[in-house]
Amino acid sequence: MSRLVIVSNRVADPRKAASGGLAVAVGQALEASGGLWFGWSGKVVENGTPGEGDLHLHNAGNVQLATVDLSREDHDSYYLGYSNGVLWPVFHYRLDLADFDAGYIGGYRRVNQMMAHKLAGLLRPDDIIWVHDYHLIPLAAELRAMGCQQRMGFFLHVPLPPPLILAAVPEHDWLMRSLFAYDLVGFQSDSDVAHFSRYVGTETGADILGEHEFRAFGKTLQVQAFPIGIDVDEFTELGQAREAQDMYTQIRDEYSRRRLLLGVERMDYSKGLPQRLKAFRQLLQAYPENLGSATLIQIAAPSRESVDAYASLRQELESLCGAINGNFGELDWMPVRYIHRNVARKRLPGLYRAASVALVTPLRDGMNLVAKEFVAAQDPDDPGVLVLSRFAGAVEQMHDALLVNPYDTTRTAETIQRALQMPLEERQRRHQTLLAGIREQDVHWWRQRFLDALAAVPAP
Ligand code: ADQ
Repeated sequence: MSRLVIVSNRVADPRKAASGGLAVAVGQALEASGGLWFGWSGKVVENGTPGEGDLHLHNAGNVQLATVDLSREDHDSYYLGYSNGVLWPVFHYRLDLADFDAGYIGGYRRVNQMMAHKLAGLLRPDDIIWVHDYHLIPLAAELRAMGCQQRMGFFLHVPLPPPLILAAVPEHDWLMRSLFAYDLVGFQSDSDVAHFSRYVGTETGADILGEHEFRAFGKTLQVQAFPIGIDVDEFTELGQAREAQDMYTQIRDEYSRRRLLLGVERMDYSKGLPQRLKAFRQLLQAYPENLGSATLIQIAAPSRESVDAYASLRQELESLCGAINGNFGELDWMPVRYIHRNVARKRLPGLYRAASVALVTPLRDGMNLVAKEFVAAQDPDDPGVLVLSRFAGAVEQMHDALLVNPYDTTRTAETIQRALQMPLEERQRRHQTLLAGIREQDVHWWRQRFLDALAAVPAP
């Protein structure tokens, strides 16, 4: 059996249950085959030399963790600059927030080259390599340039924008050409695959050999949608543990006379937080029966705080929350409870379960796992309602959510009102279908489908 090698910007110990996300997703696959997980250590060396970094090797059970430090200059140009200042905003359709500083690309290439160099020394000839996300698009091209011939797949966790938006990135042709060094490229949704297909058709003159097969630059590439899921069983178990139960009881008792709405995310401009607060304000204005009752708990975990756009988003949110509470609040009721912090993963299912409505309203999102976690945490006999943005990748699977356009404040408020008033029978029916969907297409299904597709790519 070939060894699995996972490469991602950050690396986590797969044995730590608190990790969530990618750690849960790939941890089991790594443990099954005794794999290697490679990425940045998270350490920044203040006076380090660009393009150089110490390699650290640890064993976590039968998984080997290999991490590299970054110099301050590499961190600022590769991570803050190009990955989070250019690719993240553009891939989320926010050209207005992109910082096209010509100096960043050098760091991005240099770090990918260095990572490839360090990784190449650890590889075995029959390894299967799975690279994750926008930080590492050119990694396979760098490995190939060093003579590595292993099977390589890439999965993009964020959306791929339409060709004309992508074309705003000065290095877009180089980035897309780099993808052809992989054997398989996976996206979150069919709309991302359609954007890829249109891009390569118009910009590279690739031959479209089939729905999932493209040929350009002397290379054939398989491309497919692999919508990521959650580990439903793990999340359900988490919900039965004491921390989640305590959280549930505490919130339910505290809000026994209220209707609870919930938003949970990293503080990020892609998540549509100001638009959501405006829709909530509209709900209070247009449907006054909610006054004194509807309460929005908005958890926004700190994220990338040294990037400018994030600091101004935080200010905007704080001022919106303050204005809503000031205008509508009473001595015994505050409409918004805004918390700029992480909630411990163990407590999250309890919080989700106590909410009547989840507001998952990003302006653009590759998938959005909060939508799936909310569904998994509900009491099937008395489930809450999911209000979901039509711009989240999750929408292609979660048809039984109430869909909204987060830019349309009036209709979003109308939909939230509908969610608050939905009869029990309809809530149960929608929840049952949503739960069956996320259970069938869970994170194990996602991983297995990707790895099977990678193994099935014909040898060159
Ligand atoms: P994210 O943008 O981080 O992920 P998401 O998919 O919602 O978004 O995943 C967030 C995870 O972090 C969830 O497991 C959630 O429970 C947790 N989380 C978020 N806010 C939290 C908070 N305040 N406290 C505690 N936990 C919190 C990127 C892409 C998504 C894609 C995922 C996976 O942007 O579109 O779905 O990767 O591919």
